[in-house]
Amino acid sequence: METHEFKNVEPFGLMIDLTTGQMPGATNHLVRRASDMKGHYADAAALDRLIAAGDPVHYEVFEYPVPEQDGHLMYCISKLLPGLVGEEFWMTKGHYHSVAETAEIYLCLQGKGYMIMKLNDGRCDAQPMERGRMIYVPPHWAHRSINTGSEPLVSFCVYPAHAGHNYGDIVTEGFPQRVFRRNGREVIA
Ligand code: S6P
Ligand code: ZN
Repeated sequence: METHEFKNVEPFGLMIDLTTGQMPGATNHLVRRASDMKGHYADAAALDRLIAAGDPVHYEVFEYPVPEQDGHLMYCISKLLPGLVGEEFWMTKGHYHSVAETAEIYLCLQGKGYMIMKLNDGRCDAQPMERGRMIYVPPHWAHRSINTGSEPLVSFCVYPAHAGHNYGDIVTEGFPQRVFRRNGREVIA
């Protein structure tokens, strides 16, 4: 019979640079480039041009992981670089949590933008992100961050360690709202 053994860790602490998000000792480093974002932007041709022009890093996630089990809290730094694909601001793919009944807290440390959230009944919400602003992503809400500024959008994220990522309908359906720069202005459409 399979047994479920809870893994614990010793108490620990670490320093986090509260502006850059730098977290020395982070052992997991996820990098997503423009080429990882196919299917996500309104202007696919503009994304192809960006990929051909050097395929820049779009965003990075730094983690110092704990066991991915109910009871632990996973935490990470998410760093989304500034840029445009056509008229659309750079963004993360966005995801639901695999264990849907799990929430997440984002504390923005640097930059500005939005957290776009959607529920599968069609509801959508755009919460502004700026240094010092906390965003609560409730259970069941898919979430994507969007950088509308000129510096990296850096957040400290905390969520149940067993939550997992479910990219589900994000590539096919996207989010009901996108954020563009048109005539020098930010437009949510
Ligand atoms: C995890 C949390 C973040 C994102 C990261 C990348 O639950 O929400 O760490 O994973 O911002 O976004 P994505 O949508 O590519 O996983
Ligand atoms: Zn999440």
